Amino acid sequence: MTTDEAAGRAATVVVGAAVVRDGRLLAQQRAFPAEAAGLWELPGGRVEPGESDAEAVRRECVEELGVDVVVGDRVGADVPLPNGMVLRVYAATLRDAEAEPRAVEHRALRWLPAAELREIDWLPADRVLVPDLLALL
Ligand code: 9L3
Ligand code: MG
Repeated sequence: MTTDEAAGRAATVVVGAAVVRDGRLLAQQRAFPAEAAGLWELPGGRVEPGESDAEAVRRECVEELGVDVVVGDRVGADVPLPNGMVLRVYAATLRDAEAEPRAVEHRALRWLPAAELREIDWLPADRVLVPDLLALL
């Protein structure tokens, strides 16, 4: 048990966005840290103090992709991350369907059709959610 669990504190939540457009899921390739560079993940990051999960999803999509999203339902269950954090994913759509996300701080972006979801090298936590992500497409 971690210190936080022992003290009854909630785990730090890292939100992820499952952005779907035209039957494809948006994935981004990490550029850092070294052990994660080259691996693929859903966009997202830590929920900041005072922020709701949905607000964090929107902020992270602006910061990482340069687009505004509409946040929908939860996808799958919380996935434990190293360091006592959990990954919590929400479905999302682009607020402006014509807007094109760009890799602001990542190496690359891809819109994945269902057939490619199982093929790419996901971060371990994101890979756990592949069956739930496939159900969105
Ligand atoms: N993480 C895992 N899968 C994801 C995201 C968005 C984040 N889809 C992990 C990687 C880091 C931590 O959560 O260990 C914090 O994420 P970030 O702030 O580096 O994006
Ligand atoms: Mg991030």
